[in-house]
Amino acid sequence: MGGDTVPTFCPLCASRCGARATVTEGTFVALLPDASHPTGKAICLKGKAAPEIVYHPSRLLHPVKRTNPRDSADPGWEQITWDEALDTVAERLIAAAASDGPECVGFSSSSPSTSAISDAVDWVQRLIRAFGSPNYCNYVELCGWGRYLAPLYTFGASVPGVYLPDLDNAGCILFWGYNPSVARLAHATSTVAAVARGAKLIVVDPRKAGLASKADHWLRVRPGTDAALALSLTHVMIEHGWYDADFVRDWTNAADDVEGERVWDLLASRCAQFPAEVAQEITGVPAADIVAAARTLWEARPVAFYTWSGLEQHSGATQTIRAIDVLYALTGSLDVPGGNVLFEAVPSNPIDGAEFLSDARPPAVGLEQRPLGPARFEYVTGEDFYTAALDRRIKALVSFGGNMVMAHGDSARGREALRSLDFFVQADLFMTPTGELADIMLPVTSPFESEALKIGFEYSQEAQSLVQLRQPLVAPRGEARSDLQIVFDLATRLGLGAHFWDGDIEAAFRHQLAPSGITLEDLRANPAGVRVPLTTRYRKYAQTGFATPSHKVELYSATLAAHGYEPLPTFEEPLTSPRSRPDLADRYPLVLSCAKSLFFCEAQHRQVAALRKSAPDPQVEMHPSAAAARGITAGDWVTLDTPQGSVRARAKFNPSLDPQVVFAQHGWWEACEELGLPGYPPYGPDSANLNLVLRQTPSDPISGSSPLRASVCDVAPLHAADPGGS
Ligand SMILES: Nc1nc2c(c(=O)[nH]1)N[C@H]1C(S)=C(S)[C@@H](COP(=O)(O)OP(=O)(O)OC[C@H]3O[C@@H](n4cnc5c(=O)[nH]c(N)nc54)[C@H](O)[C@@H]3O)O[C@H]1N2
Ligand SMILES: Nc1nc2c(c(=O)[nH]1)N[C@H]1C(S)=C(S)[C@@H](COP(=O)(O)OP(=O)(O)OC[C@H]3O[C@@H](n4cnc5c(=O)[nH]c(N)nc54)[C@H](O)[C@@H]3O)O[C@H]1N2
Ligand code: SF4
Ligand SMILES: [Mo]
Repeated sequence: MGGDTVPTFCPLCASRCGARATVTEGTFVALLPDASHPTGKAICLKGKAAPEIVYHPSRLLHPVKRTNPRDSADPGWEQITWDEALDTVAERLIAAAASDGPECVGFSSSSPSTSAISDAVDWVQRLIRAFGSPNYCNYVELCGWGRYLAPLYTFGASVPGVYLPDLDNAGCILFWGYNPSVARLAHATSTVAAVARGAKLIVVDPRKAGLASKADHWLRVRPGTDAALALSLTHVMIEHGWYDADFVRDWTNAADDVEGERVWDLLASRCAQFPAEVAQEITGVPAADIVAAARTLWEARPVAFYTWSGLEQHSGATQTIRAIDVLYALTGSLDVPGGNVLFEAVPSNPIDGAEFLSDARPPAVGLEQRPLGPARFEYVTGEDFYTAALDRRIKALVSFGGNMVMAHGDSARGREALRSLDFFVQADLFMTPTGELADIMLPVTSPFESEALKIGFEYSQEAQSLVQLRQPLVAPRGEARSDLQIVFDLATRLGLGAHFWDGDIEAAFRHQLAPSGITLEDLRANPAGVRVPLTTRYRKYAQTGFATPSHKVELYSATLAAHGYEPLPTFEEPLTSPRSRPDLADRYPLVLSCAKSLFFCEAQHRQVAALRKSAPDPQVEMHPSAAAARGITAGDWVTLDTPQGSVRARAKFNPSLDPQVVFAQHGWWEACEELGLPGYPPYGPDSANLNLVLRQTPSDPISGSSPLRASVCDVAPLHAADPGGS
């Protein structure tokens, strides 16, 4: 094929795989893995399809403004200049802040796990904080609470979001509601290598997905009952003495007294409510498997663990995470080689605007209802954002990517909320059901058209030691600009130039890099990156203690108690399950959960032929016996029914499931013209939008996480005339 080979990395999802790009005569033609890069052992089909994403005919190429009202079917888009677009945005935001305070302007972004917003997300946050709004809606309650914020109440640190699993040295790897084979290739390849050298693997998942088939223990938990399983495992560990007694004594609050009882005794009796036989009845995991997995956790330690979406999207998300965090504390594996480790980072200046935070700022939306939830950290849940937009506490929205109405439950409520805003600007590569509701759309470059600075690749000490300045492979398409440029341009127009190096991105990068000793010139001369020799320090808590009120790991959380929550981890039946809702269980006897697709990121990429051809239709996985009982055969179009309504999908048989459990996919709306495959309306009778029939409530009382993964449902053959089917 010929052409230049350019070292780069793919930022399309959380994996951020090291890669080499081929550029022929100014055209980006291929992306290949780069084994010399610490995250470059493999790239996925989405990465391989990157050129098709860049050159897709439906890319937005110019700023446009709406000329018809928000509720009309046709927005009447009209092309405008960047100056008009940015001046309008700045004027509207300044006016809104002047009349109702900066808090009436909400901001949002796509999640950095599903998009290249990771290039700019810290700068977006800096803009929000400098502007003075506490209201940033970024899916934290669906995607990041369990990894980053909930663990603060146990460890005072983000375990496993920042204290990452040291897979290269782990004795036992525990993946709980996490499927890196789909979600994060760099973790999957390291896990396969670890298993090959003899590490034990425990996977907790209602489906036998990804690495579950390689696991020593696959625990098929009923969706949303994970806390009962964690408490039962902990019970077995305590009973057998399979825990690190020194760590528990020295570094947890086990010995503290609470109302005359020792925390350890309280914990032990809480866990004793879940002997393996009881947990089997709740979770569906055989008692013997619980005991065997507990033994492996002890005998094969150090334990490296990761949990993700499988645990985030539940009415009991926080207590579930607490239960697993407490279990993990008992293994004594925190910050030891082969456990979950805070790898040393290249020194750099933080740029996320933390210096703008102060007690004088107005409270984030939702703080009153959930004082320990995302609002405490100036994040807003989707549910609270919609409520605040509908009751007009939030009047404007600035959104850097993200497809809100598709990503949150209650899609139709989301549409109403966005319609009720006075002003809404969205920056994206493509038009989406959310963008359709905006006043102004700003065209964004793909990451392959823009520069980005990445300081550390997280996964291992080697990866954390790498600094890379990703070069644009090709010129921006049309008039597209990077998120970074938009942030800097907007900041200067908002009068915040002093905090943004007067709009000079290079100067900002230099500031960021200064403590590292690396210059932009070094990075430009070395597009594969510059490595800084760093040595991991372990057990850092021995010097500093933990950043909790007690300076110990908090098995019992006085903070939770003070706010009226259960201070010990607890299990509650998911509030939307058939067991919780006997009134609905006759009509909706099945339990609905969901998982990511190998071929697409979230609600994106259905328009890309190279990807859509592998997954042409929305799917619902079900057990063959559940299908047979309903007269459904494999590949049939079906309706997926919940108390909120029905959406369509095609039945896929999965004999690994409990027959009562079905798995669907969210994110289906877009057509693929090249293959002649249909799109689906986000709302209404022919929809395939799972979040149209899932609700944001009843949400987790602590975090506001939506119950998207343990809902009553039923499945029936689709008999109606079938515009989606073939
Ligand atoms: N290919 C691809 N990669 C992606 C994404 C994508 O859409 N596609 N999205 C990115 C984003 S934003 C994220 S957040 C990550 C997510 O990455 P993951 O968290 O790995 O994503 P999921 O597949 O949704 O969920 C993981 C597993 O949880 C299981 N699960 C579902 N319900 C439950 C439950 O109640 N309990 C337990 N224990 N397990 C359950 C599912 O069967 C699934 O195998 O992936 C990122 N990477
Ligand atoms: N039922 C159900 N709902 C879910 C989930 C689930 O598992 N089940 N998962 C939840 C999770 S974990 C998450 S993170 C959210 C994800 O929610 P979103 O972040 O909204 O995810 P996407 O659907 O990937 O939408 C990304 C949007 O950003 C645009 N985009 C991509 N790259 C860039 C970029 O570099 N800059 C800009 N400005 N725009 C860009 C894309 O074109 C697309 O329109 O969805 C949540 N919703
Ligand atoms: S897993 Fe795929 S989409 Fe994600 S960063 Fe790697 S190559 Fe890109
Ligand atoms: Mo996510």
